[in-house]
This record gives sequence, C-alpha cells and structure tokens, in this order.
Amino acid sequence: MKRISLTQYLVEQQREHGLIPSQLRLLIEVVARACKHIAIAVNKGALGEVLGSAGTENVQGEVQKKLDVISNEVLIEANEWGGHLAAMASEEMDSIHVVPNRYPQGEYMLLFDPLDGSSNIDVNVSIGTIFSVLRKIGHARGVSEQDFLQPGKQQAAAGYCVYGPQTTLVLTVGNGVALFTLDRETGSWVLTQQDLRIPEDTKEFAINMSNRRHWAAPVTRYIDECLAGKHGPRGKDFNMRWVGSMVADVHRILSRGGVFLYPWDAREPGQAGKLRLMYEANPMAFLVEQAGGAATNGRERILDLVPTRLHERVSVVLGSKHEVERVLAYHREAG
Ligand code: P6P
Repeated sequence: MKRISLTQYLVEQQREHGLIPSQLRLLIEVVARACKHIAIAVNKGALGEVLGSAGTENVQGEVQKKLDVISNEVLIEANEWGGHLAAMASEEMDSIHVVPNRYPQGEYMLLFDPLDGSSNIDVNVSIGTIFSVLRKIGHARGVSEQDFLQPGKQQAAAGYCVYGPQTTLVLTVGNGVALFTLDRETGSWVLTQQDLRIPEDTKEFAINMSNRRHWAAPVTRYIDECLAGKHGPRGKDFNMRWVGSMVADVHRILSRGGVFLYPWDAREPGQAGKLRLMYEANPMAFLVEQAGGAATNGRERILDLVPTRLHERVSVVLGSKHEVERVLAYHREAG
C-alpha cells in the first residue's frame, strides 16, 4: 500500500467521497497533532515528572493522574483557536468547554477521553486518547450541553490514538477505518492500513473476570460457555485478554477480531455500566461498525441510544458480529 500522510489521506477522501469538509479536515489534523504531543509526554514517563496522581478528582469521582490533566489541556489548547469547533466535552471536565468569544466558532463539537486507561500509566501498559466528532445543530452562535446529546449514529468522525509499542491513530469518517502509524523521525502520521475488517467469528473474549459474581445471567451464561471450551456448547476453545485500557482491547479486536464486554453489574446497580457513552462507547461503536463488527449495550445498538446526560454510562458488548449477536440473543431469551 502506498504510504501517504494523514493530510493526503484526508484530502483524497474529500476529493473522492466529499466526506471531509475543510473544517473537519482541520479538526482531525489538529487532534492528530495534539495526540503527538500527548505521546511525547506519555513516553517521557518518570523522566518527565508526569507520572503519579494530580491530587484532584474528575467528574466521575476518579483520582486524576497528572497525565490525565496534561492530556486534557493539550487537547483544549490545540482545538480552541482554529475556528472549526463550537465547543468541547471531556471525561475530565464537569461541563462543556465553549470556544472563547475571542475565537470564531465552527460547526463541529469535539468530545474526548483524553487519556483512557489511566490506571495503566504508572505501570507502562498501553493507554490512549479517544475522540468523537458531532456536528453542531443550528447556526446561531452559542452552544449548550443539550446540543451534545445526539445519538452516536450522528457522529461525523471518530477515532483513537494508542500510546503503545507503536503510536497509532485509528480513524473513521464513515467510509471504513484507516490506521496511521507515527513516524517519529519525521513526526508524520503515515497511512499503514486501511479498510480494517473485524472477522465475524472469534475465539477470543475480553472481560474483567473478577466481576463474574456481579454479572447478569446472560453475560455469565455467555462467558461460562466460552470457558467450557471445545467440550462445551460452543464446541471450541476460547482465549482471554483484558488489558484494562479500552483503547488497547478495542485496537486488538480491530486488528484480529474478538469480543469486548464491560456489562452492567450489581456493584453499582443504579449505573448502566462503567464506560461512558458519549466519548468512549459511541466513538468505539462507530469504528467497530465501520470495520464490519457490532456494538450493543447487550440489548440495543449503541449508536441508536439517545443520550440524556453528558457523562452517562453504558454497558458495552462490541466486536466480532456473531459473538455480539449471541450475547444479544441470550439477553432476549432472559427477557
Ligand atoms: P476495570 C479504564 O479506566 C477504563 O475506563 C477502560 O479503558 C477499561 O476498559 C476499563 O476502564 C477497565 O476497567 O474495572 O477492569 O479496571
């Protein structure tokens, strides 16, 4: 495959498919550049005085790592001056960040988890940035939290960056999924794979097994059948992976298939799940569907869910289509 830059890819996607108007191209390039800065900070580790806790809590009540705060600031500062955005929302901020009046407002809204998998930062395990792009509804200046509450099927673009053995950017604008690898010698994002496809079948599942006693029956049934292996109802052995960074687990699934589950569990019965709909589940669901996979909350398609709160949580079952459909069927059978 011809190795082209992110910019050339975006220009060609616009020329051939009209999917990337100039403001969206600028947005994607600015986010990609911000991810490079985050990668540099992450890669410094202890040498950069960026490990450990920031001593603050985010809206989720979670202790923020220094790199959570740094990554959030990098994305805010990179995106507010360009005129492509009306506002931003982040896992690390209670309310939306409206583009200041000193800058022109654009027609897009950016949502992100600036550094997903923070618990892995201090132990040098892959982490990442997840982002979702929505179109601003209406053209009057001014934007509210309500404007963000759009179902995931209305996303204009979605992607993530993995800070791992390679630094990779995975992106969709609704015409398949493309993968870019950071060339550290030139500082460029280089197209290294496109039209990623998730196999419809798999022998690999990803779930935090320590929560088994808290799951609902359909999830326990599905996982126990996988564990029963070739002599059980599935007639084949399964492998398990759980990185504890959604970005890393989803990247593996986009690369070789698999099914990822973070289901509702009885530890917090009032919460639909642990993961956040707007800036974790929705962007990942868009990418997974664009790669031929499926993404549900166990009962409904994630991209159809109508959000009611900016930081609402959701159950997530995504990946190889036939496995996701089986989990759906088990939930339906349970009624
Ligand atoms: P647990 C990271 O904190 C995260 O939000 C996802 O990236 C990851 O998949 C999940 O939580 C891990 O949760 O309960 O296994 O630590």
